[in-house]
Amino acid sequence: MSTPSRGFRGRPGARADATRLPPGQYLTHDFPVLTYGPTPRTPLSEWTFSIDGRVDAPVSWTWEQFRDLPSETVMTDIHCVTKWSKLDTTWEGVALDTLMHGVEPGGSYVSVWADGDYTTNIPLADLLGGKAWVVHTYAGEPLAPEHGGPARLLVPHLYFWKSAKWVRGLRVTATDELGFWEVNGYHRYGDPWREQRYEGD
Ligand SMILES: Nc1nc2c(c(=O)[nH]1)N[C@H]1C(S)=C(S)[C@@H](COP(=O)(O)O)O[C@H]1N2
Ligand SMILES: [Mo]
Repeated sequence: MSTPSRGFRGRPGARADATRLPPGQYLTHDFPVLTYGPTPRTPLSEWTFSIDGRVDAPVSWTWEQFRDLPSETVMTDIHCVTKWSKLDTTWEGVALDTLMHGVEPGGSYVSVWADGDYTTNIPLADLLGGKAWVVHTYAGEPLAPEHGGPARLLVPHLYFWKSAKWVRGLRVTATDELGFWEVNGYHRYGDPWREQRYEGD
């Protein structure tokens, strides 16, 4: 059937939504907050973002230095393992390609760490090639603390628990070292299109 359904009038794009929903997901239009534990509040004067571990030379940026890096605007769909998906979210931030530029990695995995003792593991290749950003802006406004402000990781092609809020750094590792949710039974990779929710999926 190629005739547009009248029922979808007034909701532009609605017919395309189904193909953009990974298996088992439903659409939401609000923006749920999912945090394990309290919202950390690190003053910007103490904030740094660092890349260390298995690298030729560790690098670190203050908030001012980070905000001076070239930013990109990204519109993308996000998919939470608790089954909500949100389409066309708009973010602004620094590509991991920009942050990793000139860093010589000596390992193929990354342990992402954030304020509040949150960690998550991601293969380095999944952070490069225009696939991941450290974002500071959501829908044109500074990222709200409950959504990870001042800055969070955005890795939209993986389940949203990989997008660490209050992100502070990347540690390059030789092996895939499981992070907070992954140790607690979530899938080590987390591809929503293959429905990799839990270990063994
Ligand atoms: N630091 C930190 N990052 C986190 C989490 C968390 O508890 N702490 N929760 C994750 C989970 S399970 C999801 S679904 C998203 C939720 O982001 P939101 O609260 O902005 O919707 O953040 C992810 N990043
Ligand atoms: Mo989640």
